[in-house]
Amino acid sequence: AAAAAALLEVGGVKIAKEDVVREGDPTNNVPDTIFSKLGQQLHRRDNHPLGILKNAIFDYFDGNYSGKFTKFDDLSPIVSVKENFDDVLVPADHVSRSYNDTYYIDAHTVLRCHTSAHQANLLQKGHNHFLVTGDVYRRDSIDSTHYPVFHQMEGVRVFSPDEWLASGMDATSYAAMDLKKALEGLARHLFGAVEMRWVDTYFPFTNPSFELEIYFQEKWMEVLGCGVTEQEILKRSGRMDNVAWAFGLGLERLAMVLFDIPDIRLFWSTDERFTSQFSEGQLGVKFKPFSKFPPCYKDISFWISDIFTENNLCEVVRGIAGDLVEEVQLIDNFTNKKGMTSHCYRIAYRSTERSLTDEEINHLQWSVREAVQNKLNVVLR
Ligand code: FA5
Ligand code: MG
Repeated sequence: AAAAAALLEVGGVKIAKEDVVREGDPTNNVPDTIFSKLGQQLHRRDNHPLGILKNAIFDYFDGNYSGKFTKFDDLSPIVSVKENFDDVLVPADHVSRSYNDTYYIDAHTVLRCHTSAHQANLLQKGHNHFLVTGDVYRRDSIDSTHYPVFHQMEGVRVFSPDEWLASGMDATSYAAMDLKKALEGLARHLFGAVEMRWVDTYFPFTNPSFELEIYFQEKWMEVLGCGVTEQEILKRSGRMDNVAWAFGLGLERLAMVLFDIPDIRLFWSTDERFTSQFSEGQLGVKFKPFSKFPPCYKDISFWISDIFTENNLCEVVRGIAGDLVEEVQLIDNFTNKKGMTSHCYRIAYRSTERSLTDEEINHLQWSVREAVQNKLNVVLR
């Protein structure tokens, strides 16, 4: 019975914890805290802000493309390095492939870091219009808009020659125009009248590539990346004569704006004061914060070594404090005459649900210090 309970089902695949988390195996860097997020599928809960948003985006595509887009929201987040990187032309030396940025299950298997990991397979299966929604995983820093698990929706549309030939435009311009029109329409569907702008950018899998920014609370916020699919990707799926567009949008970013959700950790909250505020089909109901509990700041200083990275520190802190850590911020950085470099980080502890006691925080900080010393090859000061 114990063994059965340890089996988790993701995307129709049964997995055991020891298939994903193996401490001491240098080809594996998935901690318990990340394993606990697998299979939760917040985007498939109709009463959760991410599910409500997903459904609203589906409504837009159903309404404008008469159901032509096939939807996938239960594909396993465990994918091969080939699917996550090679198939979308990510160069062999790209930083996103490093153990510092990506969760590896073994040398050939990762937790997908974007929903683009499914593009090539679905194209190969013959799909020409599809939306893929899912949880994605990235080793990253800690603050109110970054969490090591978040959700993306990928969209792909393939055109056949008759579609652009009739327009008199070249294939790439036609696809880029259609892409921008589709996404501007989506932004208006979700936000009503909003100020938005296109910014040129780079992705290995699209050319040209763009980001859409939305003006929100007096700032431009990046909500998605997109572009015209590289011909090489289409060619490999047997489509020599087609063009396509693709986009990948961040559901949390959009949901934080639509629902006024101030902290990305709240998406994972099971506190009824959070969950009860959202219901199916209710897009953009503003979240009323239950009183904000006081933060407590603790500093930690140490001499770093060559292999120190901030992502590794954040993982150690999350491993101890979980969602009680709100932010980890570098506040001091200097190198002494002997060439030793010291970092001081300020850790903000704050629960989204209750006040933390001094005793609890002191205990957390003590455990963090111990873990930092033992796991990060640094010397505490
Ligand atoms: C990508 O992941 C590309 N795969 C998107 C894409 C797909 C481009 C298809 C072209 C064609 P990027 O890393 O910028 O790109 O992430 C896309 C979106 O995810 C961002 O615009 C943002 O909205 C969201 N996002 C990225 N990182 C985070 C994070 N740490 N926390 C929350 N949302 C994030
Ligand atoms: Mg980006």
